[in-house]
Amino acid sequence: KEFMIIDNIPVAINGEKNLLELIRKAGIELPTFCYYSELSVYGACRMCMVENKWGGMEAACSTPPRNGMEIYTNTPRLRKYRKMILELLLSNHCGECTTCDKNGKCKLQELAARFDIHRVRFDNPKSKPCIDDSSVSITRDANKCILCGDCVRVCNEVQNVGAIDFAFRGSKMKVACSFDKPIGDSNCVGCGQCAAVCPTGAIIIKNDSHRLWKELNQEDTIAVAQVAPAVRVAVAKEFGYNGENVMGKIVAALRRIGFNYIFDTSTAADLTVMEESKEFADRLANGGKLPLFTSCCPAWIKYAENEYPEILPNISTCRSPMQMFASVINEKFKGEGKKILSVAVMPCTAKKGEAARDEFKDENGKPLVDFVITTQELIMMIKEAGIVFNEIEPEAVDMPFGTMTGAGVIFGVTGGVTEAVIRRVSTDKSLASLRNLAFEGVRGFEGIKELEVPLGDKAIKVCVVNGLRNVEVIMNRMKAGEHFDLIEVMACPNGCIGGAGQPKATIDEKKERSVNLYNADKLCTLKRSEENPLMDKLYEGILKGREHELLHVSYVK
Ligand code: HC0
Ligand code: SF4
Repeated sequence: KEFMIIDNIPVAINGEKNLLELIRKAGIELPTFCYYSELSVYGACRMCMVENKWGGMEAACSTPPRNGMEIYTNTPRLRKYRKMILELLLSNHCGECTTCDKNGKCKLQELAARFDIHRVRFDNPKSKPCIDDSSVSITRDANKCILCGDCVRVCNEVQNVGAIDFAFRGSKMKVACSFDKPIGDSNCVGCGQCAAVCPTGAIIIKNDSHRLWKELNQEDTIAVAQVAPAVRVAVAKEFGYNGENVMGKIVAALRRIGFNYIFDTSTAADLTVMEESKEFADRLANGGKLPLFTSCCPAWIKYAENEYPEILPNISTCRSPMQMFASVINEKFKGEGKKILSVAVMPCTAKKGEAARDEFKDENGKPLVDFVITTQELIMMIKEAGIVFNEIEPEAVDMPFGTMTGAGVIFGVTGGVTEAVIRRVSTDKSLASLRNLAFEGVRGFEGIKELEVPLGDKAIKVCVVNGLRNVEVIMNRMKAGEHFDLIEVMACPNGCIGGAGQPKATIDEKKERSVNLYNADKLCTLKRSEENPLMDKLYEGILKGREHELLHVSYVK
């Protein structure tokens, strides 16, 4: 058995990739800024340095454990170096902590407090913010960047977008887009994954809650909120629960915040399933463009527009559930003589971009969704309103759009859209086929999942692409001649539950979110979208003869 000595205590080596993992397993929280197990090792911040028994220093993140090695993690020299690194970082950092969006969640703030830094001995040339506000999804402040490279690596390695990279040299080095353009003019798809890993306030989610507060509780306004599937399993942790489904409490909180009507985006996901299944059946029967790509993820749509414009005709013309619901809400309330304030609570930063697209504005140029607020912004609003989340009683969503099925709820996890569509198109409507589907490869966090589904006398080839990085793999396989009939793409790893608008989560916490969404499906009496009694009412009412106008869109220019 291999082992090493950490701070005079023997610790067994069990396949850990680096010293850092082993040290953390041994119960010592070594500080880091630039280490993420999902990303490549960069070794830039040097906070995780350890000292060996001869006084040599090594970065724990980039040193593999070796049998018999003896290291120390907390010597006077290491403490001095860590404090010095922190002081140097702080001397080059806009320290407006109390008003920073990252206040209380900033790694630099946390480590400065932990290492007892109360005074910085050096001048600070970056004491004022330097804001790039050009994106509707994220806000950058170059003067809060500590050059850890986490954003650069996530954008390149995980999302395969490459919108940002290091530019310039020495003290002028910074993270920038090509030609130093504003981020809003770059090929950024707005997925926000860079903000999700940024340890400081250098990249944050665009905060729209201040503007929203001003619009709420107005006499002449009907305030309507819709809540996305993935939000309900990501709020509870923030208030000290596990990751359980707290949709009822979210509804109650939104009502106290000032919304007149609260709906569940899962309801509109049922509508999307109806429309997308129709479109898919039609393309199969009439030789339409295949594979059919799903269209509900806005970061995927932007990525396809940037990188694969040739496949835009393959993308479903269905609007996302958020936009379908926005159309239905607008039709329902527009005759009431009041202003409609249409708000979507989403796990996603790219949805802010989707809402702002010209395709989704009404005849007067007003967006159908006025505000998209992320789960994180919702949590801030709940806290700001003084709502004691743990004490409020759960409430139900409102009529007339108060019914949804389990198919609509599982949209929030990778594979969920596919599973919901298969439930609809499958000719075998037995309970057994529903149960079996869950075990046929559509669930799980793999990057690419493939399955064959019997449909009438043939089998359709279905693929679930989890995370933008895997799009290229599938495109190359298609170029090499492989055929698929239906492909789901969700830009964020693991689907909307891993959206950048959600509170930070480990991979285990994301798994817990997915389990809780599947459990929410189990609790739904109705499992297939066509069983939702609202569907017939909508098709016979608001949507009659206007399905195409209200529920579809074309991204092909
Ligand atoms: Fe999703 Fe959606 S499932 S994209 O992840 O399709 O954001 O949760 O609301 O629109 O329903 C996000 C989540 C949604 C939409 C739905 C889809
Ligand atoms: Fe890259 Fe997404 Fe960040 Fe844009 S939002 S810079 S695409 S990681």
